[in-house]
Amino acid sequence: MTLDVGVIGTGMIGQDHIRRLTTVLSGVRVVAVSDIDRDRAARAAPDGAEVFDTAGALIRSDRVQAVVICSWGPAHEEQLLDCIAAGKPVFCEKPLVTSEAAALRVIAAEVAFGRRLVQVGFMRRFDADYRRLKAVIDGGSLGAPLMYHSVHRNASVPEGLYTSEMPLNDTLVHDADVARWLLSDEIAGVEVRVPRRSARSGALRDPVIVLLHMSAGAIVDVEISVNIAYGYDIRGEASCETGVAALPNRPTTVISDAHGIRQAIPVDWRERFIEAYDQEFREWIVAAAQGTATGPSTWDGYAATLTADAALRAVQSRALENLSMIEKPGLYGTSPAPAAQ
Ligand code: NAD
Ligand code: ISE
Repeated sequence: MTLDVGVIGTGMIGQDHIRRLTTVLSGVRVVAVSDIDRDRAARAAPDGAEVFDTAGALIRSDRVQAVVICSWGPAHEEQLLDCIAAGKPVFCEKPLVTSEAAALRVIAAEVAFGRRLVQVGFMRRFDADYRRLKAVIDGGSLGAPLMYHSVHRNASVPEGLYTSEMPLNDTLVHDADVARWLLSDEIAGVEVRVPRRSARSGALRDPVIVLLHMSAGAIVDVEISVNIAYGYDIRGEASCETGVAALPNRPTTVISDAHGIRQAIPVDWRERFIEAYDQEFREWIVAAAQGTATGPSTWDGYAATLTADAALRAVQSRALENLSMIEKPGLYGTSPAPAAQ
């Protein structure tokens, strides 16, 4: 069986996902596209795909069995609610939404529908290196995780697309999600430290250091630098009771010459996480074909949104900002018990 998919938002990642859904993965076909920039949608449309004037019309079309949302964050809520109303499985790029209230409305709609339909684009959970790191932590051979050090560096970000708070309300969500997932715990509070601003960063608040206080007492420090020029550099190290476990440097060819010994650094997220994006869609396609969703959920998107909100408050207050989550609906499973403090 082939899953017929409609893609909303045909910018950078929309085009990359259309490429993988069209030329890399099997069991799926892009039959519809839509973008507020209709010409861009038309240029991105694979052969035979219909270009829709609005996201709503694409979602409601009988041709479309499942939806991929790659529009900007503030547009996600309405598009997600339309997908849930139509009963269609939906892959939504991060961030799920851009406010706590919006996240609660999506949770309420999905819970009322009674079955999971939403998978959020937290692709690190599908990366082989992250999966091995989680297996080591979960295996318990190093004892309880006490700290996790996360480094999230982008060479640059597109000019004009983001507000000054982009490192906290757009980029941080990945580190927040991976911290919750690796440590099987929720984030209880957030602090932010703002060092000297990079001269390359213009109006952006960049870099920033974020401390995530986990419920069981572990602390996660996150360096976010979104204009660091030299490449896309993602690192992670879990410091546990009797040892540490770290993500490896990406295995690439080692070049030795008159300039020294060096390895190439990925240019951006498309290169670093190419296999992870492929795998997140493989798993999405299997679930969507059965009319449901697995993987990172609306609940995970809600937790990341709360973390971003708390980080923005913490910049102003310069204090620890606590998170207050609603009780987890049964639809999203029970929270695994974190290791005791
Ligand atoms: P982009 O600006 O290149 O593309 C976004 C596209 O969405 C644009 O073509 C825009 O016209 C369109 N759009 C905006 N509002 C719309 C609406 N209401 N209806 C239809 N189309 C609309 O941005 P991008 O870098 O492709 O990012 C898109 C989303 O993907 C963002 O939420 C971003 O955070 C996320 N993203 C995730 C990753 C990841 O690693 N998972 C990487 C990059 C981007
Ligand atoms: C982008 O939207 C992503 O999601 C990338 O994974 C992240 O590294 C980058 O900072 C974001 O702008």
